[in-house]
Amino acid sequence: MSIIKELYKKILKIIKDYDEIVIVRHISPDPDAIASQIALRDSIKLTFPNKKVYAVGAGVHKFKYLGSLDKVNLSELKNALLIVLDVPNFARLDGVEELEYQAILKIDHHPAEDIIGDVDWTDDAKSSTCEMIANLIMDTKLEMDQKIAENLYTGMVFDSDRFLLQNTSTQTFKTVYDLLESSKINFIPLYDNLYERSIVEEKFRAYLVNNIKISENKFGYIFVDADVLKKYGVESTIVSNQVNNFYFIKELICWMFVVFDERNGIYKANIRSRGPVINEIASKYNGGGHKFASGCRNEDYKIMEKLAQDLDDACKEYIMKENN
Ligand SMILES: [Mn+2]
Repeated sequence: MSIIKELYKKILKIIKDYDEIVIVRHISPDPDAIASQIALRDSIKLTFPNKKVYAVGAGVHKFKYLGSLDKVNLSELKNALLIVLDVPNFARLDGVEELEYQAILKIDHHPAEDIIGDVDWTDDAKSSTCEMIANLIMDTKLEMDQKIAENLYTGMVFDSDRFLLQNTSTQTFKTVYDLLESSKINFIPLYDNLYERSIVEEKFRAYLVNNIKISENKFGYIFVDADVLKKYGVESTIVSNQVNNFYFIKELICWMFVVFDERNGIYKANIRSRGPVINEIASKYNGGGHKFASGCRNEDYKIMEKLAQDLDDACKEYIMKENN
């Protein structure tokens, strides 16, 4: 049996072994995190109607179209399987502090960190967790319906940035083909959910374009303080939504946006690169993520400045190597 088939078998077995299942993903979730979580929950419930399956974590209003999350008293569950999706470390799990789980099933496309699943499918070559869940459902007896297929497609499109990013592979396209072919979903209207935006957001994007500082090493940096957010009438989360809009700007190979999140009293950095690998640099500052898409949080702005300096140095090194 192939390695992947063996893994699917183990995944199905551990799901079958538990009647209570809690599915968790990372804090500050994106559509891949929430869509994979809701799709897997719905598929398990469809396949095994007697199981209690909960998708937990803080809801995000703008992703409501993906479906709703579950409110459940986790301290009452005594024999639960914890399924971890789209996150490699315990520190970024959203909303399972109260749960005493019996085992972990992990499915993720971030480089491995401290969470090791009893059954573990970690593949950082995959473009999204939704791609992995789509493979799992289509290649096993787990069931799919229209809504599940729509969610999986949405997550795949989002995390690969419309199949523009590095981890998009022929496998990704095969998965998309199989998913669309078998589910017959109408996928064009789904783009409204992902890409419709207000003119206020566009005006804020113009602010970022006008104020980003670009070094001679093609490193872009901008810090957005609470006053700017107020002036434009936007939430701090909008900054991370904008970071993908800066791909393919000729003068940038790496860029970092920092915003001060007043509610939590913390600075949040979002970093993208189409040059140097950045997750190892971010991890030196307690951040992390993918090779070319990372983030970091810190209470101290000075840490952000140091991180920016490190990234600028990495760009310099990258350009020197390219020119040799
Ligand atoms: Mn993801």
